Amino acid sequence: MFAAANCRFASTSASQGTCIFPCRCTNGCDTTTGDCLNDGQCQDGPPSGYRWSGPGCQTGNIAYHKKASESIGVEKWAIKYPAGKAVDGNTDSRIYKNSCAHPDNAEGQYAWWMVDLGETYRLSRVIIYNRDSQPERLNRFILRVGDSPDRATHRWCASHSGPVAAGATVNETCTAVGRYLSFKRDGGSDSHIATLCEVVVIGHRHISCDSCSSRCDEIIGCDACGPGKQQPDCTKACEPGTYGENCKEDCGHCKDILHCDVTTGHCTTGCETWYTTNMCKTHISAPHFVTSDKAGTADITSSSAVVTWPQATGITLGLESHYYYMVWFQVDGETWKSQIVNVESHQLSLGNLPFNTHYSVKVEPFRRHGDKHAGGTTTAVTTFKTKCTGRSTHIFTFSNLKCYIFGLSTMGNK
Ligand SMILES: [Ca+2]
Repeated sequence: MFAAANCRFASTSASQGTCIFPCRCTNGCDTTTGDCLNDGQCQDGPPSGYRWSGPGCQTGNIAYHKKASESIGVEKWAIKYPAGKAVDGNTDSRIYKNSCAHPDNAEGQYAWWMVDLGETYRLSRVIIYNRDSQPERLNRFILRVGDSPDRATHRWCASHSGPVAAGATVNETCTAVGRYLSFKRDGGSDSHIATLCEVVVIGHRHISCDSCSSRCDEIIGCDACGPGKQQPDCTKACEPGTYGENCKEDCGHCKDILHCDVTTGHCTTGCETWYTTNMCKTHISAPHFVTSDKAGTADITSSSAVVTWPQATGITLGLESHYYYMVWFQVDGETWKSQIVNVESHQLSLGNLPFNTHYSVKVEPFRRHGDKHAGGTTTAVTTFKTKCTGRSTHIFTFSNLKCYIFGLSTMGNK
């Protein structure tokens, strides 16, 4: 089953679940606006000191724990100090504390580092934490922003050419829109090496309002999308298995979930077995009799009897045409025979029965869907005996004589 993005904002910061935006508040979020609830405020960091802000608290360090990569040169420092150490939320500048990235490259080629933000963001600032020794390795660098991992296509965003003190930070304005931020040394000593103990990228999601007819904000997108379109920007069709306004509804039990209409939720190729209606949300549940349910008998004569039974349990109201009863009856030890009765009726008249004969009878409830039929738990077996012909009305025949001889106790009960 596919998950529906059935919330705009997560309700707590503990889990984003299938929501579009994480909750960035200290005490829980409004799932529609992202506003902080319970007197909370926007969360701080990581790293500490970078508090989230703006609509839905969605403006802050967007690089934390995102996927990073870096050049691995002949010295292979990048293996010991991988790229992700620059976005681990720890600003410690001591290299032995194992929280710095350390790209290197072939001599004469500039070291580089890159982070994939995962979505398109509008960036405003980049803060880089230098190492506490050999600070010159951050002296000259360029920041670029792009839409693909191909760094050659990235657009200039900021340059830095002055010294950065050991253990200090460098804070660059970087106004750009894109998904990838790349860093590259641009000369200076040891330009094939860099040490980045943390890279903080300040920004927020950049969402197009072009396909949105409701109120829209670049940061948190359209307030509402028409049926069949997903927030935040109303450009993408609902994920399979979801439909309706903002794709908030889950499809029913369609035979093929890929054929659930994203606008209406109708299953265009039919339903799974035992589900019905256009949306396939109505279950043809399994009927059954409970232990105490028993078929009864009434109006027993020498050639007929009426069998009665209670309504079976589990019949879905309004779907009576999908149910019926099978009445099974048997003459002493012979093959069971059956007769179908619609579900509105709870009795069956059996006629043309031989007199003075033992019968067994039971009732089985059935459900049907197309050509599929399935029986449920039957009633207990009930037995009865047809009567002998009454002495005052009968014509004396050999058969009746037999009844008279062998059926005295029955006659006595007339
Ligand atoms: Ca770090």
